Amino acid sequence: LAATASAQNTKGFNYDEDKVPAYTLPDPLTCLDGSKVTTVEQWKSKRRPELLKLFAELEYGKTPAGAFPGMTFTVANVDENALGGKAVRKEVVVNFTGKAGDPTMTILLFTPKTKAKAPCFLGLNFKGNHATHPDAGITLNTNWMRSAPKGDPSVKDHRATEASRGVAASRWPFEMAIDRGYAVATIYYGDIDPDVDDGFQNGVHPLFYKAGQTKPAVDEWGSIGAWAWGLSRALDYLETDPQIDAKRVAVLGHSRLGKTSLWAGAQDERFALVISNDSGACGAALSKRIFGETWKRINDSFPHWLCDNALQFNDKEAELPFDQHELIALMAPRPVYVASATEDQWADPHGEYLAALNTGPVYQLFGLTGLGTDSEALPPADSAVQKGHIGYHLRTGKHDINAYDWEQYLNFADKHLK
Ligand code: GTR
Repeated sequence: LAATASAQNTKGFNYDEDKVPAYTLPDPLTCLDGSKVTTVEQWKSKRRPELLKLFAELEYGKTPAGAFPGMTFTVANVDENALGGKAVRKEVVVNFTGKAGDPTMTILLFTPKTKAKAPCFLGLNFKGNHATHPDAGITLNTNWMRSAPKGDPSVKDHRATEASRGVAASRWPFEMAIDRGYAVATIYYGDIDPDVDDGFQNGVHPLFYKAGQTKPAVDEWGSIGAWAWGLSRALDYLETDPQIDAKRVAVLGHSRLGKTSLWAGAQDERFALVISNDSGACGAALSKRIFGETWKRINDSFPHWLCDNALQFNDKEAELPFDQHELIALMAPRPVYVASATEDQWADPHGEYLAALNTGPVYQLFGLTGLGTDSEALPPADSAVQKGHIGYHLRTGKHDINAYDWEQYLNFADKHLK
């Protein structure tokens, strides 16, 4: 899968710390007009909206506001004794407009059998809900999918096969989360927008076209924007679910879906905790620090992820009026977590760490501790930094999300959501 091909270091890109050109990070607490932010009120009324607008208009594209009034939720396929009896499983079909034939997404939700409303992790998946767990009761996704590598039978002619059931289970340790009192909800990202550059003819984009419009304008959302919008619609549903405490929902994502969880959390302040797993370029990693994947490489390989305005910064990162630490800062004062992996140099672990570190001043403005360290050196592998409202860990291993990562997220959630 293309999703894992990125694990290797790609030739022609910089992987040498000594060859990172000098760069200057914009100060999150200095407004475009040069004025300094010294109060929470100035941050909220001036700087935060200004940054949000920059990220929307120059990187991810502007997102249409909110849900369609006609959106419907249909709960189906309930199993009161899922995961060996410890959880309730259900599938919720969300029809975004409420009109037959329009795109729908299916939320797979596992909730613990506790009396109290549960906090919940919400994240998109790459291969269909049925790939997240071998449970044969989960509906096989029939939407378009990226091809599997040669010899891998899990996708045929861009559709998932029965062979793909449970293939991504290591990324979704539902039992572990349930045992610790958390619900988990996941959705196949291609339900919202297929991950292919087709000029935005499918997925949710066309639902919003004005008369005569055939594709998003240069400052309107790409696929990351659409996926993030879908996460907010999932949260709309979770707000109605009697088993969920929607005030305690953590949004998480791996890689391109980690870029997405950050953008979702930045725009939708209902998310109580935001987690980026190995999100790399245009995610948690600094853009101006040229290491591993670059802004241009993202736009060349995945022209549909960002908005077209983003193209003007290809190989011109120094001209960006913001950097990704300021995206993370948009979560403040909510807790946020950034994770990297040692073998994932493509995603620039050090750049991800430095972004988390440079978010600190905004948390301090709120009287909170950010990472709780001033050190610019990467922390040692496999020792999570969870002293303040910004969490970080560098896991030994490749570009992936696994039980180790989840364990750290659950520990962090215990501190902030319980
Ligand atoms: C890669 C891409 C990365 C990352 C990754 C993934 O091909 O270069 O930015 O998003 O895909 O999603 O696994």
